[in-house]
Amino acid sequence: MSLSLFLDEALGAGRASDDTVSALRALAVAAIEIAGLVQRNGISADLGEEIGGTNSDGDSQKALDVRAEELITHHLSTSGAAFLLSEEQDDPVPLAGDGSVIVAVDPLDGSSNISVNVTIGTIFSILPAGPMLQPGRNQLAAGFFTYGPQTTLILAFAEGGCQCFVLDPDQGEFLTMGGPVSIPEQTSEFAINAAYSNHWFPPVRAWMDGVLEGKSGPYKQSYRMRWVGSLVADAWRIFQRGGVFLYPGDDRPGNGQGRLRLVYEASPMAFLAERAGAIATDGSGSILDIEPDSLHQRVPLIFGSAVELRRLMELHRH
Ligand code: AHM
Ligand code: MG
Repeated sequence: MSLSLFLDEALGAGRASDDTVSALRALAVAAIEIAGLVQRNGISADLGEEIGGTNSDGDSQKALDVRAEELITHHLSTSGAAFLLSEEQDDPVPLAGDGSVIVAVDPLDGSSNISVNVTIGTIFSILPAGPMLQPGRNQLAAGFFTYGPQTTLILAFAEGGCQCFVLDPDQGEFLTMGGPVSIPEQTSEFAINAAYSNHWFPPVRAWMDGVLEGKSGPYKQSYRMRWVGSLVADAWRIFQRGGVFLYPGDDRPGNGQGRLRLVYEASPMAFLAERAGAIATDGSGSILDIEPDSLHQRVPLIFGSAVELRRLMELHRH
């Protein structure tokens, strides 16, 4: 089934409003264009270059980061969405002004991977119009696109499961990939940047000690590690075959709350994870219950297979 038909059905069934569906259609058009730009990186003039600027988090921006955001803004501006919140902007960007939704995006997640031909993506969160700072629990829909060997989409509404799509390049349309996906309770795969292990706090360190002991350890099994360094790529794998993702806080200066942003990254991932039967936490509670106090705040993000998440949460309680 095409994304277009899927959205018509969601609208007809009352699972999504007109403005939510219209924002999703705009995001899908933008994503197809971004995928085209990503494929032309290094061919078309200077797409992958550092442009010398930094975003509000101090990350260096690449031309593609900026072009991706421009495309998203352009297509959303006629969708009826009221505001765009972007990882690349200090402040909310007013759009049509009177729509009933706010769209938050990380326009190009994993952008340090642009120049090395590794999967990157666009993360989005749709919130009801109102305060700019709202807990993730309020999301009407959320998902992300990946630009890799295939261009894909995972999407969920507040009701129902997570649906995956793949872009058919011949038709220029996203098509459903089977039925709703769920993240299995058990896994033997985890994703963390282990280079920071001497900086981790005790709960993550204790869990990892147990994991690395393998079959003779407390969890009585062997594990595999994967770390792409693009949240979207690691998350896509976890939504396809299970696993655990961790970007915890650590004791490096400025990293007490990890590196990922609550509004643009953690909150949409947590929304998808819970719709897929998994858990997403900052260590103490659900990511979706955190009331943000700033648009760019960071949060430790741990999500995925419930058995490992329960172990991690138990360790955080002591
Ligand atoms: P970005 O939004 O600037 O691309 O940064 C977020 C990325 C995530 O995609 C990824 O999980 C993480 O940063 C990797 O960080 P590190 O290089 O510390 O492993
Ligand atoms: Mg990001």
